[in-house]
Amino acid sequence: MSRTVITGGLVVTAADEIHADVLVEDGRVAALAAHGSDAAAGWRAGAATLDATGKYVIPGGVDVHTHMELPFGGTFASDTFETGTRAAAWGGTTTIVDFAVQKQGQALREGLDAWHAKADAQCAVDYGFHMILSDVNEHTLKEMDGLVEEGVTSFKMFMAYPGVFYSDDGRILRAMQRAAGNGGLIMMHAENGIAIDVLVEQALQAGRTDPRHHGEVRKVLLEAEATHRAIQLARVAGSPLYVVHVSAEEAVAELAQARDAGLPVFGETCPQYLFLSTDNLAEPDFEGAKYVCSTPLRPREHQAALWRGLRTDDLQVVSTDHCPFCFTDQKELGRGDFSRIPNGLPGVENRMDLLHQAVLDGHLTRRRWIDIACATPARMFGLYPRKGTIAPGSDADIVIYDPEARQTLSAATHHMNVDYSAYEGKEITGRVETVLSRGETVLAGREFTGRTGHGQYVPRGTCQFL
Ligand code: DUC
Ligand code: ZN
Ligand code: ZN
Repeated sequence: MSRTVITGGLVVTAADEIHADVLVEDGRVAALAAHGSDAAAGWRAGAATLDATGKYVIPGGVDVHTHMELPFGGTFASDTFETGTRAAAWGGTTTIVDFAVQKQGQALREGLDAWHAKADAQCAVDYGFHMILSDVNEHTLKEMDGLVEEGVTSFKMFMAYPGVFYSDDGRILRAMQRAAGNGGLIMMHAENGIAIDVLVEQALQAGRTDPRHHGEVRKVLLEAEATHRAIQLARVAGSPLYVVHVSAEEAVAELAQARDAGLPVFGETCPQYLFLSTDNLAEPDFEGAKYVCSTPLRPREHQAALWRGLRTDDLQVVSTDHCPFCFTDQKELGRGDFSRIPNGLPGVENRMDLLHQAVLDGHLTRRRWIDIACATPARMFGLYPRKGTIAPGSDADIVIYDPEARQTLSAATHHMNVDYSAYEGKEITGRVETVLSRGETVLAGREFTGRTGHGQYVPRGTCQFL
């Protein structure tokens, strides 16, 4: 039996902050006991010890929105499952849920098999899948039931990207009705893509081709309208709804109103909307392309509403939408035409640190940090309490976090396979020191000790908030 004791730290979960040692046996959390207690002293014989004195002991991060190797705009997201999950480990994230893609004309099964093939034996940390549903028909609706049974319990749909991932309201309603019956959760990219495409065409015709126009055509009102419409469709279908990458104050208001009415409607935001803004999109010399993602970055004023939503539980989850494209050769595809810039930002390595900085900045409590980054995403997508907490029986996915270490975020030191950092030069306090994944040390005092293929596929249960 393998045994590790993590001693001397402050164990922080979504529920508690306790000064306790943690006993790990055979990849799982076996017990917690007060520092210096007889129980804790008794564990040490024959066990490896990790000293966490002065540090936090937190659950590994659960990032429920990543796009490794996503095909987009004629290229592919630059992180593979190997490089992306290694970077996740460096950043204290021990579970990702990535999006398998069903292309138009394909069966869901074909898309899911392709994603299993990409990820199998490649990952450094554990992973699950959502399914992107881009072709709703009788066959694929039936397939949804089977996927829920086998642990792919959530389906992303797009009100944006006509001709690629887009579904019209009728198809969305049908998928929601199916999800209402089989326990699946519809995840919605809520932007009115039909209207956006008109504005894109008009902007390009008028010579407005710079990256900042990406933000200007993807209007706040078109995110709020789509969010409202998605909520009404879910009500009609009697299904729950999870709105991904919420960026606008007006969209948060739609979610808040629905939740105040008692509807099972949930919302996620991402660090880029909390820390970056249209100021970045307007950076000169095409540098703004680094910040092109959808939904887009918003004027700085929206950030207060997002932080407030996270505090009041109108938003429940912070994930990354990690979808990196190199500035050279990939983002550059859109020089002279912002609509050709591949959409997406890197971030899987930065999320836990940025949210810790938010604790220091007074936006979140420590427990809310762990709630929105670990526990609630695990609950939302049927992984709790195996993932997202430190409790007897949980997987020993544990981070020893140094809350006082200072670091400067930079592409020169990050581990994501992308040639820029969206947070270049940002100074933050707090850093991941050591990471266990199912009891195995994958990061030991800032040295990567994990291995490709350690990460296992995790079939998921259904949403645990219903
Ligand atoms: N948004 C992005 O920024 N990238 C990939 C897909 C999406 O919806
Ligand atoms: Zn999206
Ligand atoms: Zn996404």
